[in-house]
Amino acid sequence: MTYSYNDIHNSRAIFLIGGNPAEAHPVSLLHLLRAKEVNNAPFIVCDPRFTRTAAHADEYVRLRSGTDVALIWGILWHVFENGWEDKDFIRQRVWGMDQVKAEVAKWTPEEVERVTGVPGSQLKRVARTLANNRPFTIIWCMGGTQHHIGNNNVRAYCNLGLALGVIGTSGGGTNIFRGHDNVQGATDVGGGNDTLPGYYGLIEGAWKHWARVWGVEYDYILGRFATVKDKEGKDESMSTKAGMPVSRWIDGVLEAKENIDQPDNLRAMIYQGHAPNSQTRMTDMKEAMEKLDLLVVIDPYPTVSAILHDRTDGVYLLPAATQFETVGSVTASNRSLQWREKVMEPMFECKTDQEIIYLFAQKLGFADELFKNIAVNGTEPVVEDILREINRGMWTIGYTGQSPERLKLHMANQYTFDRTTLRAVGGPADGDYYGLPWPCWGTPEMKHPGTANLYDTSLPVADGGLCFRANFGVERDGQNLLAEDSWPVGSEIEDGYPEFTMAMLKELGWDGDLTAEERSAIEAVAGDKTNWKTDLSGGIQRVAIAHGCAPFGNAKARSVVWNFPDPVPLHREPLYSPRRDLVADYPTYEDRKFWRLPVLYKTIQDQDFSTDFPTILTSGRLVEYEGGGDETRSNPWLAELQQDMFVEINPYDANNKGIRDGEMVWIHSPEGGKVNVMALLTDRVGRGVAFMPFHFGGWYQGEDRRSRYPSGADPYVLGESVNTVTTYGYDSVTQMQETKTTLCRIEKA
Ligand SMILES: Nc1nc2c(c(=O)[nH]1)N[C@H]1C(S)=C(S)[C@@H](COP(=O)(O)OP(=O)(O)OC[C@H]3O[C@@H](n4cnc5c(=O)[nH]c(N)nc54)[C@H](O)[C@@H]3O)O[C@H]1N2
Ligand SMILES: Nc1nc2c(c(=O)[nH]1)N[C@H]1C(S)=C(S)[C@@H](COP(=O)(O)OP(=O)(O)OC[C@H]3O[C@@H](n4cnc5c(=O)[nH]c(N)nc54)[C@H](O)[C@@H]3O)O[C@H]1N2
Ligand SMILES: [Mo]
Repeated sequence: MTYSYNDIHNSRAIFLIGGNPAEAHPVSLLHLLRAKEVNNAPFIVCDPRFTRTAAHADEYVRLRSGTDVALIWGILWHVFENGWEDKDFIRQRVWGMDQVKAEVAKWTPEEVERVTGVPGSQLKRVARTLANNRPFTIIWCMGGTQHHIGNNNVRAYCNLGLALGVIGTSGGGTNIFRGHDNVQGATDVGGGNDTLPGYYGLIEGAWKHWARVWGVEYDYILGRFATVKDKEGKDESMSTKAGMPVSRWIDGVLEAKENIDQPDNLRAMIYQGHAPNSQTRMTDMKEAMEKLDLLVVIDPYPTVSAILHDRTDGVYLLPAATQFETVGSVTASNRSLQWREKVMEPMFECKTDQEIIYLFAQKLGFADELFKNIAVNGTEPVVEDILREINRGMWTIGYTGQSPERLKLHMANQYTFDRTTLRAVGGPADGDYYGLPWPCWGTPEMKHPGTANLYDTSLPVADGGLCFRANFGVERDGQNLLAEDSWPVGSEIEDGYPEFTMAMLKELGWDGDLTAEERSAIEAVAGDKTNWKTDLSGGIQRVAIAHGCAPFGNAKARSVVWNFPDPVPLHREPLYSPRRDLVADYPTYEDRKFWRLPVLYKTIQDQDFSTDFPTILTSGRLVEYEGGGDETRSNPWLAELQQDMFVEINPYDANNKGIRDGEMVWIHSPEGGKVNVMALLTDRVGRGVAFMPFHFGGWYQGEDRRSRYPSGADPYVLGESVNTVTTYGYDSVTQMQETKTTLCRIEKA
């Protein structure tokens, strides 16, 4: 997310795609409504369903689920056709837009209508509205990301902003509304399967950086990983290989061993704060759960893991405390941090997550190494020390200036912050942005105010300004990747430049500004080769910023990501597409191997399910419930509001099948699962489309399994999980599961 929710107050138009904040982000929606009312900002909503958010829209665009790239290219077609693109911005700050333009040229209004179902005249109006109301904000959510081409979708959205020059300016940018209060933070600290904390990657240099921060030997870390033979028969450490993402763990169990790039199948699964019914392919998951040696659930609730499998042994439920029973920092979608206080002591025998981890580390024999820099009271790690360690290592994203002390100061002085700029006006945090949104460069002592809006060159870097990052070299195809005629105000280098290293400081003659301590810390890492992200003193960052420069360089944004499967985002039909005529023109990928596992694309799409399963099935959220839902369905006041799992069906389709509102129906999946749910007849979904919420559980293929919950732990409301009928499909870059577009058959029960 490049901006803050509050900066939406400055938007002249709002382009929202694949999000339903009226249900999923009702508080954030207020910022959008403010722009709509105060700025008269046109509000455009693109969604296959006429949602509660769409009800607020000035322009509602109903696209076929799974066709976002075609829709965006259809809008850009009118932009390029009329010369509405921001030519200066593109020349100075964007690389590869000519390649995007060549792809967009294929998306004539007729072709866009054939693929998305949206008339050309409507998209021309949308394009004109956006061109005339700059800066506009682009907001997306799971409707865009949870597809086998999710990465194409989001890069198409970004290209819309880059072409119209609204990235890097207050009121513009991309705003990705995230899921939970700490989704951003969980990603930042290395929860992903392909990176260490701070997005350092998994290469040897990344491990060595963190070994320095953690104060342990690199060889000790290496020793904790298996060594395998690579294709040429050479030894290779598993430490540099991406793991399996959670979306694929079931295949880690079920796939034939010889097809997996690791020494053995997965044999144990630990769910820590994750509901199993949130994952697609639940019929396969049941089988995988039953095949494991060990299943551990660390959660305040037993979750659907209590009822799904038929195991009688090897399952452990470790009661976790909730957020109200612990303290610590959380990082919001706009990259700002908050310090959260404990509301009450952990109830019953539950423990905080950090204490559970400490106890595991002790049993497994690495507590001393893991908690070397972290004080432990009894068995409870000191949370402030955990954040301080993060601060000492996460230079890449500027997660370094947000000390516990600074965050607590912000919390105590919330009233001093302006609610639009997020800046403190006077008071002890004067000039800081609320929560020190990263990058908050350098050490806490440097007192960088944080960066509320990314890539905004109208502010000095020391004041929260930035340019685009130089992360991909300086040249591509003989073209300059660095920025041209563009830099953050106050920069002493009035041109593009690569990322800062010690050698570069010397070349510029700025190394004299380093203190003796900074200089020796830099020497100790890699001499002249030490760069802004491995310098543990923060000196390189401090000096670069003192000269008005961004430590990460000043480059162009990439419109074309040459190392992704589709460098220019392409439309590809969903694996389970109802449109066989389009599969031929816009096929999916070849099957491939990725992140230790085979991934199927073509094998699935080649089968025609569209006759037996003619209805598009999509899924998403209700305001009343959260995630897998065991927690919120156990809350009597919320449970009262949504008592039945249901499916939204268009009245036309329902009448053709003789299905009445409130009747039970069966939804069948092409992969064999089925669910028994209540029909809700509504025009929210178009003809041929069904929608189900994903918060229910406790029933399985028609069977009420309430008796399987530990006594007294069963939620008030149970129901079928939509994921019993969702299907195979994983994003080609992230392996995000396909939850938004599949096929089903609806039958009267
Ligand atoms: N009350 C409540 N709030 C929540 C959550 C919750 O469980 N309950 N969960 C949180 C989490 S984890 C997240 S990630 C967010 C998610 O927030 P959202 O993404 O806003 O919520 P969803 O309902 O999953 O999906 C949004 C919309 O995507 C549409 N959609 C389906 N297919 C497509 C498509 O192909 N293209 C486009 N453009 N749109 C499509 C759906 O019709 C739906 O209206 O919500 C968070 N907020
Ligand atoms: N079909 C379909 N499936 C989807 C989606 C969809 O739109 N459609 N959306 C997907 C998305 S975006 C997401 S993020 C996932 C969400 O799925 P999950 O990550 O499963 O999200 P939740 O159910 O909100 O939370 C998981 C568990 O955390 C527990 N918990 C709460 N507080 C704590 C704590 O402090 N410590 C511990 N250890 N546990 C705690 C809760 O009791 C709950 O069981 O679902 C995904 N699944
Ligand atoms: Mo999410």
